[in-house]
Amino acid sequence: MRKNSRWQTWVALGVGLGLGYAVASFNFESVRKSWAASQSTASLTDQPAGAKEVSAPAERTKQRSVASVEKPNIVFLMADNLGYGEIGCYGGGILRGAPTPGIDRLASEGLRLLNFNVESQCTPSRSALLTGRFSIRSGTMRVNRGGGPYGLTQWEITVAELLSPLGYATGHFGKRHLGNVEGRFPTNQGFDEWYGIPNSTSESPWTSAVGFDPQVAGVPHILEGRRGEATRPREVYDLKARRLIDTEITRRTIDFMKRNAAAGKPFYAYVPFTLVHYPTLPHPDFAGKTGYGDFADALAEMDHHVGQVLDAIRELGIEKNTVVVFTSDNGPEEMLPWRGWAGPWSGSYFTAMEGSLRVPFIVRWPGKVAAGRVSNEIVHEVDTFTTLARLAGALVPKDRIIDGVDQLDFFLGEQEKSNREGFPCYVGDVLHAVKWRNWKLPFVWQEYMFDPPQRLSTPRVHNLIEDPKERNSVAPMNTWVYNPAMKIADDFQASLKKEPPIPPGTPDPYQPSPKER
Ligand SMILES: [Ca+2]
Repeated sequence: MRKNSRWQTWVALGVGLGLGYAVASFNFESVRKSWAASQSTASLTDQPAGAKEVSAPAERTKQRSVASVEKPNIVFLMADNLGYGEIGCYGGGILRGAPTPGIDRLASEGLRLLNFNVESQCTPSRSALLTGRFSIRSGTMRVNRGGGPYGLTQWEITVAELLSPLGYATGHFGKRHLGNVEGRFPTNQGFDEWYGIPNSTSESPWTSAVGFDPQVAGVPHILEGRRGEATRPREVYDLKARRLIDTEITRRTIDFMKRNAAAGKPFYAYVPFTLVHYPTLPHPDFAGKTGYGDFADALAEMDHHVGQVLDAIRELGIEKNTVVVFTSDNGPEEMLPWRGWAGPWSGSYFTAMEGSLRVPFIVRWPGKVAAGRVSNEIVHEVDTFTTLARLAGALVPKDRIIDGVDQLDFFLGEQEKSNREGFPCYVGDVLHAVKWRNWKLPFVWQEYMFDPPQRLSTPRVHNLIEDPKERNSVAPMNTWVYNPAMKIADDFQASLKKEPPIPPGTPDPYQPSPKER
């Protein structure tokens, strides 16, 4: 990238001369990304692995220009470790000890997907969601377990960085888990403001753990930041704060919506709740409410918060111009005594089982997305990047491989089928399986997080319609399925050779070598 040396100079000036120059270098970074996204001449027009043939370019351009006029608000609600089976409209609710009328109402007013897929852990899932790229490309393919810096490099382009230059207000309220140092926070990557935790809720028991030594591990804090300012610590993230944080996330989300609705500014609220990740401890107002313990109480609390956000959208009179998404980052909580439920699917997070990959996904856009529609078409979370870009009128970066495909026409009901037939399923940096139509081909067999992964001599073949629990391989009579599934694996691995992945722990500034582009 020819502006690289100039950018590095700006960063050096910023570091050397203090905050004013740091702000200048940050602004320059935004400009540089816009430039990179729009000006690159690299030829990367290949179909993403697993995508269907796209429609003609002229037609797509016309549709984008129509969508771009509206600039709808986007409220992206995402639970943490909420399994496929937990909420009422997916077969849970009272079966799990708590009705979920708020989320069920959202589903009745929008599109509910039965085959929405994510990456298998917190960090990779959030990386894929915000960049439209499978996390193996970005060095974010596993949860950090101590050690050096981790997370998204500033070179990556997030949804917030696509929408912000279009005039969107951008807010991040909740869990980050894509880096815990300045330069890796939401406000370093396109968000105007943020509040939440940098890492995982698994840190909330630290300060009450016997023998905890803050000298070696640091005291976890809730953080807060604004664009152009350093992120600063707020209260300690302990077990008490863990019970309270989603109430504050909700309050701040509603405040953000109110401020921007009053200003007539379109907004993108990314709301990664901390519930129902372990320790699954509800707010004191919900403790004991259901009579079925912490998990059911926390489920009731989460549903209440979703209902509060929906009520606020209605009261602000912006329902028709606000796209609301509700989903989860990965499969159900596995840790006892807060174990979640994947509904009809088997396996836990940190695997390529259906229970890990399939999560709830609801999208509501009154008058645009048909109310009450249900589909078993395959969509992957990387597609939300590309789809949100199009509905806001943003152009997807062309200087890097984007794995997401545009699903807007499918969401709008202009086509019955999604634009994706399959995708590769990585766990960490290992390709565990490929999904294609209603088939799954595991190369590595692992049902639960703490099971040892077993590399298979021959891929299994599962028919997910006939055998949703993936109990038996039907490979011998279905070897034809190897052809399309292996094409997805081969195409994806070829794309990793074409654009070598960013190694985990890569510091900023990262620039791909010119030979790689
Ligand atoms: Ca998670």
